[in-house]
Amino acid sequence: MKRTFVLLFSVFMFVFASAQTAPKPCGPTPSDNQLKWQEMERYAFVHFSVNTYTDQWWGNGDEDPHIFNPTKLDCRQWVRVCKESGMKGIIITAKHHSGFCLWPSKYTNYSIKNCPWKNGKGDIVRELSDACKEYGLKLGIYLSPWDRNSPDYGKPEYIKYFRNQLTELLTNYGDIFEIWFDGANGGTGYYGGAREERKIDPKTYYDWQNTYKLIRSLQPNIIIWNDGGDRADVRWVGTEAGNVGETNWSTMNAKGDTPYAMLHYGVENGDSWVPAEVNTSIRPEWFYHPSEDTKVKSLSQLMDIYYTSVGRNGTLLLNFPIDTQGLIHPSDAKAGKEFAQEVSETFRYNLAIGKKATASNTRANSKKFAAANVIDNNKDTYWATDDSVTRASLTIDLGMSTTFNRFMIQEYSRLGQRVKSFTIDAFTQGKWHKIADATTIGYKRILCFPSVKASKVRITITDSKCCPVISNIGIYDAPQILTQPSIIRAKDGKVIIIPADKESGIYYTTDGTLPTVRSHKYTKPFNTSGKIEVKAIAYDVKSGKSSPVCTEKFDLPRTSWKIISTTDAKAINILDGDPSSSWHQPKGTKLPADIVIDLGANLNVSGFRYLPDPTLWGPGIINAYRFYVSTDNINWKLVSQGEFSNIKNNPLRQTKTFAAINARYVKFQAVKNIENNDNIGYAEFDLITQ
Ligand code: FUL
Repeated sequence: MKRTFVLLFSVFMFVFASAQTAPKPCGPTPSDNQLKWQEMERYAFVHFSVNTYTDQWWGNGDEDPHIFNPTKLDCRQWVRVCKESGMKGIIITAKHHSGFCLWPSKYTNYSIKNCPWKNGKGDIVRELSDACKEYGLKLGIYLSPWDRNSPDYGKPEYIKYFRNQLTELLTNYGDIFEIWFDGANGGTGYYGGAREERKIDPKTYYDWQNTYKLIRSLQPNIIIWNDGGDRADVRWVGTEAGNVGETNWSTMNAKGDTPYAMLHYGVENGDSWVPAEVNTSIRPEWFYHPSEDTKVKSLSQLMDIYYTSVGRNGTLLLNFPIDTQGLIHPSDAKAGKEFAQEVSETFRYNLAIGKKATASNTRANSKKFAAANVIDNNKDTYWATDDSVTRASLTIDLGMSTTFNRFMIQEYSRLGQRVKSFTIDAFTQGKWHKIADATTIGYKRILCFPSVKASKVRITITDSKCCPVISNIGIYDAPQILTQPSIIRAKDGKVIIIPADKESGIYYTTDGTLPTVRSHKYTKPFNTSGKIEVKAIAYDVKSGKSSPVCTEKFDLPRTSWKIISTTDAKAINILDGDPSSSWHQPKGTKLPADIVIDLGANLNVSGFRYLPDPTLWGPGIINAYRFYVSTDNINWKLVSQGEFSNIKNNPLRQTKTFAAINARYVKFQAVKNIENNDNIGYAEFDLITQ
């Protein structure tokens, strides 16, 4: 009798104990620092340096510090704007590639010590750190490893200088949540007057392991971002366009090369936890350029970025350029605020809360791992299945027919990233209908789909590396946003307006006024001549709402231009106004490679614009050029030469200007491309005339 009791008791204890046993971690897991960082979800970048005053993408290191004169600098304004934009922290370009320091570093004179602002007595990093503390935001530091000013760059001595600066920044300004080491490393620069090209091997030159040790000893809670050298705590996603792969593993391999696919999608069976950070700018470029005042991202663009970053298991690092006065421009502030309002409006009301959740399998049938945990508003509880189960479903009964268009789901990341694929079904008119198919989940995954009305929602995990562990589910009904149309102008001057969705009407103006439903209605391409500014909106009759305004400025039409350096008829693609069509020089072309254009008449030329073939990491992007003009196609005058900075990571249109000069012929010469080979491509080429 006694024996039977003991046996029964032991069996009971065994079952009870295993019911309480949490699933084991599956593969690599995040550190506390990485988890805290991921939970920030959105934080800001601010780009500010001497090149803000020269209107360049990168500084060369020889810019005179006296040009740096922000007459209205107000770090509290930056922090207020970022906070109102939903950002939880700010990373400042304490030193960008120019080498110019926004704090009074003891180790160089190339800093705000030698600029007119506050008579050289100011410290922008200090002011930002104080403002962050005041408003409760975290502070991060961008310190460019590449320094185009330092005479020592490329030599062993520079590493000491670099670490000295790091030490200043990580000791004097309080807690730093993230340190950012840009991957752009080595190339031409001023280098204390040497004005030469200095190449380094980013993997070995900085001795990253010892640099990391120093950083962690000074700031134990920091997250290290590094694109150039040894793998750090978080990874770049291979693009600055604002998205990470739909499949996005937070794991990758600690050693080896990092091809685009690895950065963009992670590695399913990677040996380390290296989650994704999506960095992009609220304008096309990182620094402030007045010409981009009308190019601030619209609400629908920002929401797309949110869904393809935070909604795909990444964090969002959104850049706000600082203008020449030392402020975030009002248009950027407005866009950021609307973005934050839209995110909170969309996710304010989780339709699943308080509803009934049931699962096809619950770990050891225990309440501790029950389906209800996914809608209890507690990130530390979760639904888990038995270890042997890698396919299971969870149903939420909404109790009545409910309209929704967003589905949010989170894995309990402390136990690793597990789910490989899942589907969502909705119960409408007595039947289940599939509404979405997806791959990975991770910390957070958000799916967007057209509105459905259903009484139940079912998620089926169709494949998982280990038993699924889901901590949260949300079902939402997001407001509709109208996307602005895009505008292009063909070679003959015809303007074409392309709607983002076919159902809305398009209205436009060409006289600089804001378009309304009383402006011209766009029905087909229309002829234009001369320089022109076109503004257009999309308008939805049902809701009476209009999209933000799209504005495009065009120079003279290219009707009479002829490309005379090639007989290939396809070369015309570079003058057709369509950014999606391109032309590449024939294989085997020797560099420098030319495009020569006969303008058909003498023009007063003061600049040109080059758009590379914008396929991501696509081949043939020119990064060093020379630009010549001629009146007779025999005698050429060099009027501009230099680099297209950062054009690999951000393959957008770049503009170069020079003193106006009379020309009938122009020659755009490719000196080098980003891959150092002979593939030279162009999507669009245009001139600026006076
Ligand atoms: C890039 C840099 O070259 C850009 O100027 C910018 O700082 C961006 C965040 O990283 O690689």
